[in-house]
Amino acid sequence: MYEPKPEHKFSFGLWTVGNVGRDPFGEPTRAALTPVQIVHLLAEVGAWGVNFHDNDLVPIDATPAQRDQIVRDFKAALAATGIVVPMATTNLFSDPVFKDGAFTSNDPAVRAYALQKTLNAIDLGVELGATTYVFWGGREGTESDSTKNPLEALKRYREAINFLCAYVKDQGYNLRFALEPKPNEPRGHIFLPTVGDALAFIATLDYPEMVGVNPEVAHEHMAGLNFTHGVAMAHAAGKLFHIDLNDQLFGRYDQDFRFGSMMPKQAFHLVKFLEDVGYTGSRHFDAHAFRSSNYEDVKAFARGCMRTYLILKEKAAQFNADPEVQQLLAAIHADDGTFSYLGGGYSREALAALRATGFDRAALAQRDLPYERLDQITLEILLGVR
Ligand code: GCO
Ligand code: MN
Ligand code: MN
Repeated sequence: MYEPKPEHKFSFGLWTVGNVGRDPFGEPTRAALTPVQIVHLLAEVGAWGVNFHDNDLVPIDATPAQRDQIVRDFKAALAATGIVVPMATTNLFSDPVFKDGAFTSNDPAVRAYALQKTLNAIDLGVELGATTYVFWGGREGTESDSTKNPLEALKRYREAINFLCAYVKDQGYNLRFALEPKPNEPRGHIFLPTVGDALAFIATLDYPEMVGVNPEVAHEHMAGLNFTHGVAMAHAAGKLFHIDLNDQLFGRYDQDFRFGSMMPKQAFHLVKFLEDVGYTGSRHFDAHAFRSSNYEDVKAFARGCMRTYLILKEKAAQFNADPEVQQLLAAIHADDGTFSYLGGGYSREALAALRATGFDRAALAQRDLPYERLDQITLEILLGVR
């Protein structure tokens, strides 16, 4: 009943189920899998897509011949399993060269290298079928604001994205960019910290129509923000090009837990939003299993992400169909049409009508808002007793 199907567009990164359990305090707890092994693992659990950073697939120091062999093997694994590549991205954070950022580094040679590395990674992604290209600027930031002028850094960031958009157009690639905001980690302060910042930045680009956002649950939760509200902002702006699903409590370090595992009520509202508006992009799980897991448990983790999404999708449909919910929502949104003229925007007539209206503040303040009842029903649907 909660079986993942291709139409659900569930994808995972090579780096997610391939995570070996390294953390700042400890060494890996799992042996590394090859990209081909990861594709087979994803097929086994029923995923639809696999995403990758350039160096998840091709090591940074691979020769051109090694690259070609890796790509051939990977394509064969995709063909054998039916797994597709919806998204690709660049690793602009692991190598020491990016210790002070990539596109926003203070060193022009590092900025140029980052641009060249991204051009090559875009070619690789497109060769494998990607139509979305993600930019997560994990090292684009500061620890001390004595070190970088934020205006200058954002100008460099803008110039890099503009250059890459122009490259994609020049090549005739069918590729859109999605900026992924994050407030901190690994940098003390990362540029473009929230969905709202990214949306504002996009409006300043040369080709804003090519660039959207890739919001991630954990990143907004780290900042204590309401993720669904950020996603709604992006959707309303026509910019929800991709989404990174995972979970974590507010105020923690970047934990990347299994989707829905920490704040299921928030996850419910997110899934309900995506399904209600008919979001058609990838449902990408940017999460990883506990460090204590072996690969059997990693499969349980991956299956759990998809299963929870589908359970919450069913709960959202149950919520929408619940007669008492419908009745409460109808009462809450009751509208006798008196003020529908305001929906037409400003006009002299609307202004005159509005000015001529007397309002009974005390009566308006008495309006019934049975929100406790509605929220309790939501909870009971989620808890499975309704
Ligand atoms: C993180 C980010 C990354 C990006 C990835 C793809 O917190 O490390 O979420 O996992 O999503 O680099 O751009
Ligand atoms: Mn993340
Ligand atoms: Mn992410």
